[in-house]
Amino acid sequence: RPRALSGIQPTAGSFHLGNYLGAIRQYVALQETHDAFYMVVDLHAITVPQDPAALRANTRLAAAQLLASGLDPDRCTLFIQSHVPEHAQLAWVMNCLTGFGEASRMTQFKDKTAKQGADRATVGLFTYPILQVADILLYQANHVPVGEDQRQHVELTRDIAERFNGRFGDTFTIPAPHIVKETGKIYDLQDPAIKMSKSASTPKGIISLLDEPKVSAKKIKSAVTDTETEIRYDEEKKPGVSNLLTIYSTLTGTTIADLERKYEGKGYGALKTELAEVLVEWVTPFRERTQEYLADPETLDGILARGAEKARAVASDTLARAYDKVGFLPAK
Ligand code: AQP
Repeated sequence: RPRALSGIQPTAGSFHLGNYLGAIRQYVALQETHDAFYMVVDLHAITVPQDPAALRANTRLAAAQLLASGLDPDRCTLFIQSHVPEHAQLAWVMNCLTGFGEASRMTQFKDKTAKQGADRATVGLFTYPILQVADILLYQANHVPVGEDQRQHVELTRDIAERFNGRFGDTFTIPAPHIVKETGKIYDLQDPAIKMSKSASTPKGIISLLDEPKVSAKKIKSAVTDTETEIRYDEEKKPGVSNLLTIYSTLTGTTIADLERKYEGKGYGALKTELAEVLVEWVTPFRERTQEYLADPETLDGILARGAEKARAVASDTLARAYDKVGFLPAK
């Protein structure tokens, strides 16, 4: 079986619909075809300041949401990044193989620091793509299910893996991004020119999966569309409507063409009302399942402990090989 690896940050508390449609749905699908490793990336979370108690609670909450989304601990390995110290250890080696200029070209860092200025950012935020390189390579992952915004980081991972293999001999599998074209970028409901993101300027544009369903329904109903009336998929001319069609299509398994037919001659109001219903039907059991996992922390922690053990078995083997290749004297 090919390997898959991906990670998700615990920082916002609730995942948003972009996280689910862009990434988590693919995690669930790939556990059927891949030897899949998924982690809550708490090391990445501290690249920006975190309240310790909130981080701890949100880490459990993230794991509960992944399980509620359909990850099955018998079919995949689910763990917390900091439970596997090899991530930080391999990251150092990868830091020493990455050019400063190369790291400086990462657009996410530029975007994230555009407002506050790069000097106010931590070095951790700057080097986080390199930690991601280590995350992926430790598991010899073939495929990395992510949203479009992460493509550049997977490309960086491929470059560094090739560099390491070229310099020290074949060690790492070269990974490929697994990005689903239709859902790789879900857009903000208030500004369909930008991606739905936890750091959006207004919460009205983001569907947080753990919000009261009626709050989410309201956000769908007040999504920005355009001044026409026709319900048609056209990313360029009708980005708002197209985004709603993508969400609708993915949550129901109906093709966009069928939706266009269904809503022929009907107004945006009908589309939004029915999509709001679809969403409420999906998030209601999701929220319940998340609460069930949270209500039983012993079971949840047991799943995470088993996951960390399985992950460490693979990660420690890869780290030992990498350490040996770079010339570190083995500890006796
Ligand atoms: N809008 C999106 N559409 C599709 N996929 C998305 N992802 C995020 N936003 C969208 C994917 O979700 C996965 C987990 O993301 P993350 O928790 O690592 O954090 P992120 O990319 O930093 O998420 P945000 O909300 O977009 O946060 P900020 O505002 O900090 O940038 C990833 O696979 C990501 O691609």
